[in-house]
Amino acid sequence: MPISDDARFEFDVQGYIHLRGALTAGELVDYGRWIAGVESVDTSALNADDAERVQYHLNRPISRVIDADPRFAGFLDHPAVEPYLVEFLGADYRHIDNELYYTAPGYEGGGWHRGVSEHVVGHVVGGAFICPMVKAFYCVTDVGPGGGEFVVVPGSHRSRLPVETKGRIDLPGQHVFDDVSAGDIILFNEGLLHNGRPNSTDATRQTIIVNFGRVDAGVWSGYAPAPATMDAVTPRQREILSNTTGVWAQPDLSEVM
Ligand SMILES: O=C(O)CCC(=O)C(=O)O
Repeated sequence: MPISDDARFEFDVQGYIHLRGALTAGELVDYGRWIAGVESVDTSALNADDAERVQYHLNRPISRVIDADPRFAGFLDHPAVEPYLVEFLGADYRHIDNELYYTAPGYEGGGWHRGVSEHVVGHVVGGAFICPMVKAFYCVTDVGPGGGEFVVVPGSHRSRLPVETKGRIDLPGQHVFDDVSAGDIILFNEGLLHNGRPNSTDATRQTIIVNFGRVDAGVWSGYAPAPATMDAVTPRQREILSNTTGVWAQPDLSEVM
Protein backbone atom coordinates (compact mmCIF):
# COMPACT_ATOMS: atom_id res chain seq x y z
CA MET A 1 0.00 0.00 0.00
CA PRO A 2 1.72 3.26 -1.09
CA ILE A 3 1.88 6.15 1.35
CA SER A 4 -0.43 9.13 0.86
CA ASP A 5 0.46 12.27 -1.08
CA ASP A 6 0.04 14.16 2.20
CA ALA A 7 2.71 11.99 3.85
CA ARG A 8 5.06 12.46 0.89
CA PHE A 9 4.54 16.22 1.07
CA GLU A 10 5.08 16.28 4.83
CA PHE A 11 8.31 14.28 4.66
CA ASP A 12 9.61 16.35 1.78
CA VAL A 13 8.91 19.68 3.49
CA GLN A 14 9.90 18.76 7.05
CA GLY A 15 12.38 15.96 6.50
CA TYR A 16 10.60 13.87 9.12
CA ILE A 17 7.26 12.29 9.86
CA HIS A 18 5.88 11.38 13.28
CA LEU A 19 3.61 8.33 13.10
CA ARG A 20 1.54 8.41 16.25
CA GLY A 21 0.21 5.21 17.79
CA ALA A 22 1.83 3.10 15.08
CA LEU A 23 2.65 0.19 17.40
CA THR A 24 -0.12 -1.71 19.20
CA ALA A 25 -0.32 -2.22 22.97
CA GLY A 26 0.27 -5.94 22.39
CA GLU A 27 3.42 -5.24 20.40
CA LEU A 28 4.74 -2.97 23.13
CA VAL A 29 4.29 -5.76 25.68
CA ASP A 30 6.28 -8.12 23.45
CA TYR A 31 8.98 -5.54 22.75
CA GLY A 32 9.28 -4.82 26.49
CA ARG A 33 10.04 -8.51 27.03
CA TRP A 34 12.59 -8.61 24.22
CA ILE A 35 14.24 -5.45 25.56
CA ALA A 36 14.47 -6.90 29.06
CA GLY A 37 16.16 -9.93 27.51
CA VAL A 38 18.88 -7.98 25.66
CA GLU A 39 19.60 -4.95 27.80
CA SER A 40 22.09 -6.82 29.98
CA VAL A 41 23.66 -8.88 27.19
CA ASP A 42 27.45 -9.01 27.51
CA THR A 43 28.49 -6.89 24.53
CA SER A 44 32.06 -8.25 24.66
CA ALA A 45 30.71 -11.76 24.28
CA LEU A 46 28.37 -10.64 21.48
CA ASN A 47 31.38 -9.23 19.62
CA ALA A 48 33.93 -11.87 20.63
CA ASP A 49 34.37 -12.93 16.98
CA ASP A 50 35.54 -9.40 16.09
CA ALA A 51 36.58 -7.42 19.16
CA GLU A 52 37.68 -4.53 16.92
CA ARG A 53 34.16 -3.68 15.90
CA VAL A 54 33.05 -2.47 19.33
CA GLN A 55 34.95 0.78 18.69
CA TYR A 56 32.07 1.71 16.36
CA HIS A 57 29.35 0.86 18.84
CA LEU A 58 27.54 3.05 21.35
CA ASN A 59 26.22 0.13 23.41
CA ARG A 60 23.77 2.33 25.25
CA PRO A 61 22.88 -0.37 26.23
CA ILE A 62 23.32 -2.48 23.09
CA SER A 63 24.36 -1.96 19.50
CA ARG A 64 23.77 -4.73 16.91
CA VAL A 65 20.59 -5.52 18.82
CA ILE A 66 19.37 -7.60 15.85
CA ASP A 67 22.36 -9.90 16.38
CA ALA A 68 21.67 -10.06 20.12
CA ASP A 69 18.11 -11.20 19.39
CA PRO A 70 17.05 -11.73 15.75
CA ARG A 71 13.43 -11.01 16.67
CA PHE A 72 14.50 -7.36 16.44
CA ALA A 73 14.85 -7.99 12.67
CA GLY A 74 11.10 -7.36 12.60
CA PHE A 75 12.00 -3.67 12.76
CA LEU A 76 13.64 -3.95 9.33
CA ASP A 77 10.31 -4.44 7.57
CA HIS A 78 7.70 -3.52 10.15
CA PRO A 79 4.41 -3.02 8.27
CA ALA A 80 3.94 0.46 9.77
CA VAL A 81 7.29 1.56 8.35
CA GLU A 82 8.02 -0.45 5.22
CA PRO A 83 5.76 1.55 2.85
CA TYR A 84 7.52 4.75 3.91
CA LEU A 85 10.98 3.24 3.41
CA VAL A 86 9.94 1.96 -0.02
CA GLU A 87 8.85 5.48 -0.93
CA PHE A 88 11.88 7.30 0.46
CA LEU A 89 14.61 4.74 -0.40
CA GLY A 90 13.20 2.32 -3.00
CA ALA A 91 11.72 -1.17 -2.64
CA ASP A 92 15.22 -2.63 -2.48
CA TYR A 93 16.27 -0.56 0.55
CA ARG A 94 19.03 -1.83 2.81
CA HIS A 95 20.02 -1.86 6.49
CA ILE A 96 22.86 0.42 7.68
CA ASP A 97 22.94 -0.04 11.47
CA ASN A 98 20.73 -0.84 14.45
CA GLU A 99 20.66 -0.11 18.17
CA LEU A 100 18.66 -0.40 21.33
CA TYR A 101 19.31 3.14 22.54
CA TYR A 102 18.76 4.53 26.03
CA THR A 103 18.85 8.16 27.10
CA ALA A 104 19.33 7.85 30.85
CA PRO A 105 18.50 10.36 33.59
CA GLY A 106 21.35 12.88 33.83
CA TYR A 107 22.28 12.60 30.16
CA GLU A 108 23.74 15.97 29.22
CA GLY A 109 22.78 15.95 25.57
CA GLY A 110 24.70 15.07 22.42
CA GLY A 111 26.05 17.17 19.59
CA TRP A 112 24.12 18.35 16.55
CA HIS A 113 24.97 16.26 13.49
CA ARG A 114 23.78 14.80 10.20
CA GLY A 115 24.31 11.27 8.81
CA VAL A 116 24.41 12.59 5.23
CA SER A 117 24.89 16.03 3.75
CA GLU A 118 22.04 18.38 3.23
CA HIS A 119 21.12 18.79 -0.42
CA VAL A 120 19.54 21.69 -2.23
CA VAL A 121 16.72 19.54 -3.63
CA GLY A 122 16.08 17.92 -0.24
CA HIS A 123 16.79 14.50 -1.79
CA VAL A 124 13.80 14.74 -4.15
CA VAL A 125 14.45 14.62 -7.89
CA GLY A 126 11.74 14.55 -10.57
CA GLY A 127 9.08 13.98 -7.94
CA ALA A 128 10.84 10.94 -6.46
CA PHE A 129 12.77 10.63 -3.21
CA ILE A 130 16.47 9.75 -3.52
CA CYS A 131 17.28 9.91 0.23
CA PRO A 132 20.64 8.26 0.90
CA MET A 133 19.80 7.57 4.56
CA VAL A 134 16.56 7.44 6.55
CA LYS A 135 16.37 6.48 10.19
CA ALA A 136 13.44 4.87 12.02
CA PHE A 137 12.91 5.45 15.73
CA TYR A 138 10.55 2.95 17.31
CA CYS A 139 9.65 4.80 20.52
CA VAL A 140 8.90 2.38 23.34
CA THR A 141 8.60 4.89 26.17
CA ASP A 142 6.65 8.13 26.54
CA VAL A 143 8.82 11.24 26.19
CA GLY A 144 7.78 14.61 27.62
CA PRO A 145 9.59 17.91 28.20
CA GLY A 146 13.05 17.45 29.72
CA GLY A 147 13.01 13.72 29.03
CA GLY A 148 16.10 13.60 26.80
CA GLU A 149 14.00 14.38 23.78
CA PHE A 150 15.03 13.85 20.20
CA VAL A 151 15.24 17.16 18.33
CA VAL A 152 15.55 18.09 14.65
CA VAL A 153 15.69 21.25 12.59
CA PRO A 154 12.87 20.71 10.07
CA GLY A 155 13.87 21.61 6.53
CA SER A 156 17.60 21.59 7.32
CA HIS A 157 18.03 18.70 4.85
CA ARG A 158 17.96 21.41 2.17
CA SER A 159 19.55 24.27 4.07
CA ARG A 160 21.71 26.71 2.10
CA LEU A 161 23.34 28.56 4.98
CA PRO A 162 25.68 27.47 7.76
CA VAL A 163 24.66 27.63 11.41
CA GLU A 164 26.90 27.37 14.47
CA THR A 165 26.06 24.11 16.21
CA LYS A 166 29.01 23.66 18.57
CA GLY A 167 28.06 23.62 22.25
CA ARG A 168 24.45 24.60 21.52
CA ILE A 169 21.44 22.81 22.99
CA ASP A 170 18.95 24.84 20.96
CA LEU A 171 19.03 25.84 17.31
CA PRO A 172 16.72 28.23 15.48
CA GLY A 173 13.70 26.57 13.91
CA GLN A 174 14.12 23.33 15.88
CA HIS A 175 11.36 20.84 16.58
CA VAL A 176 11.58 19.04 19.94
CA PHE A 177 9.82 15.68 20.14
CA ASP A 178 8.45 16.27 23.66
CA ASP A 179 5.00 14.81 23.06
CA VAL A 180 5.94 11.26 22.20
CA SER A 181 3.93 8.27 23.38
CA ALA A 182 5.19 4.73 23.59
CA GLY A 183 4.14 3.19 20.28
CA ASP A 184 4.99 6.21 18.14
CA ILE A 185 7.45 5.94 15.28
CA ILE A 186 9.59 8.81 14.01
CA LEU A 187 11.12 8.58 10.54
CA PHE A 188 13.62 11.19 9.47
CA ASN A 189 15.92 12.08 6.63
CA GLU A 190 19.46 11.85 8.02
CA GLY A 191 20.21 15.04 6.09
CA LEU A 192 18.37 16.87 8.90
CA LEU A 193 20.40 18.45 11.66
CA HIS A 194 19.43 16.43 14.73
CA ASN A 195 20.44 15.71 18.30
CA GLY A 196 19.39 14.24 21.64
CA ARG A 197 18.60 16.70 24.43
CA PRO A 198 19.52 16.52 28.13
CA ASN A 199 17.45 14.25 30.33
CA SER A 200 16.54 16.04 33.55
CA THR A 201 13.80 13.56 34.49
CA ASP A 202 14.13 10.30 36.40
CA ALA A 203 12.91 8.20 33.46
CA THR A 204 15.02 6.56 30.76
CA ARG A 205 13.97 7.23 27.20
CA GLN A 206 14.11 3.95 25.27
CA THR A 207 14.25 3.81 21.48
CA ILE A 208 14.83 1.01 19.02
CA ILE A 209 16.76 2.65 16.20
CA VAL A 210 17.19 1.20 12.73
CA ASN A 211 19.05 3.08 10.02
CA PHE A 212 18.37 2.44 6.34
CA GLY A 213 19.79 3.34 2.95
CA ARG A 214 19.25 2.75 -0.74
CA VAL A 215 20.19 -0.52 -2.47
CA ASP A 216 23.80 0.60 -2.87
CA ALA A 217 24.21 1.57 0.80
CA GLY A 218 26.88 -0.19 2.82
CA VAL A 219 26.59 -0.98 6.51
CA TRP A 220 28.01 1.43 9.03
CA SER A 221 31.40 0.04 10.15
CA GLY A 222 30.97 -2.68 12.73
CA TYR A 223 27.32 -3.42 11.93
CA ALA A 224 27.52 -6.27 9.42
CA PRO A 225 25.03 -8.89 10.60
CA ALA A 226 26.29 -12.19 11.99
CA PRO A 227 25.87 -15.31 9.80
CA ALA A 228 23.58 -16.81 12.47
CA THR A 229 21.34 -13.76 12.22
CA MET A 230 21.11 -14.16 8.45
CA ASP A 231 20.00 -17.75 8.97
CA ALA A 232 17.42 -16.80 11.59
CA VAL A 233 15.55 -14.01 9.75
CA THR A 234 12.91 -14.09 6.99
CA PRO A 235 13.92 -13.96 3.29
CA ARG A 236 12.75 -10.32 3.08
CA GLN A 237 14.74 -9.35 6.18
CA ARG A 238 17.78 -11.22 4.79
CA GLU A 239 17.50 -9.17 1.61
CA ILE A 240 17.43 -5.93 3.62
CA LEU A 241 20.47 -7.11 5.60
CA SER A 242 22.36 -8.12 2.44
CA ASN A 243 24.51 -5.13 1.57
CA THR A 244 26.51 -5.50 -1.61
CA THR A 245 28.58 -2.40 -0.83
CA GLY A 246 31.07 -3.04 1.97
CA VAL A 247 31.03 -0.11 4.31
CA TRP A 248 28.81 2.98 4.25
CA ALA A 249 30.08 5.87 2.14
CA GLN A 250 28.23 9.03 1.36
CA PRO A 251 26.97 8.86 -2.26
CA ASP A 252 28.02 11.57 -4.71
CA LEU A 253 24.85 13.55 -5.44
CA SER A 254 26.61 16.37 -7.29
CA GLU A 255 24.95 15.49 -10.59
CA VAL A 256 21.50 16.24 -9.15
CA MET A 257 22.46 19.62 -7.70
O1 LIG B 1 17.74 10.10 19.81
C1 LIG B 1 18.70 10.74 20.20
O2 LIG B 1 18.79 11.17 21.34
C2 LIG B 1 19.82 11.04 19.24
C3 LIG B 1 20.00 9.94 18.26
C4 LIG B 1 20.85 10.33 17.11
O3 LIG B 1 21.38 11.41 17.07
C5 LIG B 1 21.02 9.43 16.00
O4 LIG B 1 20.50 8.32 16.03
O5 LIG B 1 21.71 9.81 15.02
